[in-house]
Amino acid sequence: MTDKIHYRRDGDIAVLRIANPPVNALSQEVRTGLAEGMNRAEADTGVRAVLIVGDGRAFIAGADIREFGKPPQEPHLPDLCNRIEASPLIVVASLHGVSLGGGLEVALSAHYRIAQPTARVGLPEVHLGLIPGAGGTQRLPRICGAKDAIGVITSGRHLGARDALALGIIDEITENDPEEAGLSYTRTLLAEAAARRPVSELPAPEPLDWDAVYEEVLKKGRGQISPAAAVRAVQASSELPFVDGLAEERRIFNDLMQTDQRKGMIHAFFAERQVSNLPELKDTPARQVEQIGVVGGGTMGAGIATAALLAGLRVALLEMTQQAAQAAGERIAGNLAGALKRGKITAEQQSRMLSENLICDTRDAALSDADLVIEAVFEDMDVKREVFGRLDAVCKPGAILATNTSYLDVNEIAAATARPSDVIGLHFFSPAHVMKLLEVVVADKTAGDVTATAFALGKRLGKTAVRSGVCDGFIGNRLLNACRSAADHMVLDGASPFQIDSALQDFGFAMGPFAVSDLAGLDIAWAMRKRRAAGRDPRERVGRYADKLCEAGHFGQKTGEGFYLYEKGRRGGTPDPRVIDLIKAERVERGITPRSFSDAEIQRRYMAAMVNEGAKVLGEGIAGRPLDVDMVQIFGYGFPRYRGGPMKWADMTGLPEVLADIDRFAQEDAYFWSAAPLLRELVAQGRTFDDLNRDA
Ligand code: 3H9
Repeated sequence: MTDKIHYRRDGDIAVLRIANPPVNALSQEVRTGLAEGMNRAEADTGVRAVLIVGDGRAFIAGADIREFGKPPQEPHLPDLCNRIEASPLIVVASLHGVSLGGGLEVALSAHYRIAQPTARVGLPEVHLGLIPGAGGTQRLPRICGAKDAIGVITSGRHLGARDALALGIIDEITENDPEEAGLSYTRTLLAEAAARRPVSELPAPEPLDWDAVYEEVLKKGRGQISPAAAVRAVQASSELPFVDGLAEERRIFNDLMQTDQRKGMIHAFFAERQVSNLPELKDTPARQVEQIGVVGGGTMGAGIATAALLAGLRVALLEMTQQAAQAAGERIAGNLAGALKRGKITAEQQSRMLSENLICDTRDAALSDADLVIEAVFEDMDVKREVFGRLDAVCKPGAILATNTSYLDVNEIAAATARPSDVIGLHFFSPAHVMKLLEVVVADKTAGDVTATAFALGKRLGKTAVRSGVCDGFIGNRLLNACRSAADHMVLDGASPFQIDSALQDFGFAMGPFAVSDLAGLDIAWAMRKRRAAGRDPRERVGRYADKLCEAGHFGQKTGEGFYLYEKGRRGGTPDPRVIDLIKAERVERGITPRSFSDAEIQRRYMAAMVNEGAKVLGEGIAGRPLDVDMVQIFGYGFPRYRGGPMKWADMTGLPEVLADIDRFAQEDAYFWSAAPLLRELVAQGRTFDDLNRDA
């Protein structure tokens, strides 16, 4: 027996306790230990039943993801599950914490399952670009039917104990300690002379219109293939004998294991956990934060206040007039009503948040007790500096002063105070109570414990916090501006904004860049273009068609007209043909003969611009690790998770190929397409961005 599985006898029951912290992943040692434990129990005279339980905070969180991509080692999990199910003894699994993926598959190979009320189960393999590969697609439909099994497997969602009971996945919910409850349940089974109950022997599930279900799931996956592949595996459970269905599941699982989507999603899984884990902050304690101040109650300020309230913090919001303060309060109340509707909070929590935890005021003194204040006022340096001067005067010593600026120089803002070491950037994304990304912008003088506090706050707010240095646009908007320019150049040269949006949606982006501009408001980028015009290099190509739209008052969704036309009550917009006329006129004016672009070329150019800027941001030290850039794009900019982020995408595409693209494009526009020195360096050394992640 390996030391990951503890064996003990309790009368005629053998207990196998899995002890592989932190989450009992099914590593090779655990699989070996479980197989040996089953052998030992069967050889142990007098044993009539086996109880499998998990030590620590979970039953089993699934296969050990770190083993994926390496040569598989025996015993294989599907064989282990079959071996458990085939045991002549009664096998019971007692679940607590999570039982996910292979963890639930082990449980499904037991003959009976019970769970604590707080237990959660699920088959989340699709989120790793895979399908369940140890019988989950064959056993679950035999328990709950094909339709529900497809719902569980293609969404990868976690089910609470009640839902699991309703679907027949577990037999009983028990309050007691998992081992105690399991022993008592098993004793009852033995006393009642209950029979073994192998799920594989249950009748095959009902047939569905498989092609229709497959197409529907494929469409919903927006380019992600594993959920649709799972439908085919469940189809096999309905149409083939159990062993053949299992073989079909294995074939699909192994095929998916070789895909870039699997590699991208597993990269994202680990990067998501690593991104907020900064080695330099390991021993730096965070400051205590219980009360947050927010300056400005517009969409952003109200969103930040909502996020803080939802995390159980007290909030003081400052506005200029009584009327604005009241409007901010109403915005926050509206956000919380949405959270109530989605079941995120109870009515009681909602009313407590509004009546006890929130004040909206017009006096600076309202911020005097705040541990951390976030400024979310108009994006103008003079305005920000004035606000920070006032904050410096009113906030208590040790309070952290944060700016939500998305472009401006945080060093300059910090210099407006006598405590620059307490100043930091906290760049939220709108709507701030929904979007997961938080860029933590560390300025030259920001103290280590201020950065540590920002990361601790990010965690408390449920955000994915990413460290960025100071530059125009930080990590996210720097990359966005670079690819927006690439898109703009393609428009000038012959592509339409609508073709570009559609090609990039096909690539997997949640929205194309022109639809995003309409959503954000075209006036924002217009103001930025005007701000930058004075210092612009004459070699920079900038389209004027978007300025023309703004001059006509077309600011996107908020005015009903932008690149697209929006009708009230209808989701999304339809292309505005007048945009094409504007672009045509500009091409004539500039003497450009338009050419056609394939969707593949659009994707290639857009991605080359993004990767190149990502490499520049890394080379300049604005981002510390390639995975930081990947996480910013996935959590803040709708980048398809199944591609792992732009830097991972570049690794998988091949850095020499990406560099060759850039050098080729540079023949037309050497100014824009200047390759990042870091990218050249990596190509010359035959290294990848992932190598840099490993070095960090
Ligand atoms: C599968 O089962 C395939 C089978 O169908 C077929 C096989 C043939 N492996 O997230 P946390 C680590 S696919 C290895 O911070 P939480 C994680 O990296 C698998 N490591 O905590 C972290 O390490 P570190 C299907 C794992 O409480 C630490 O545990 N299962 C695994 O917020 C703590 O994790 C899944 O997809 C793993 N399976 O959330 C479940 N899981 O401390 C994936 C976790 O060094 N896991 N770690 O950073 C999760 O969803 C969450 O981690 C979980 C805990 C809910 C379990």
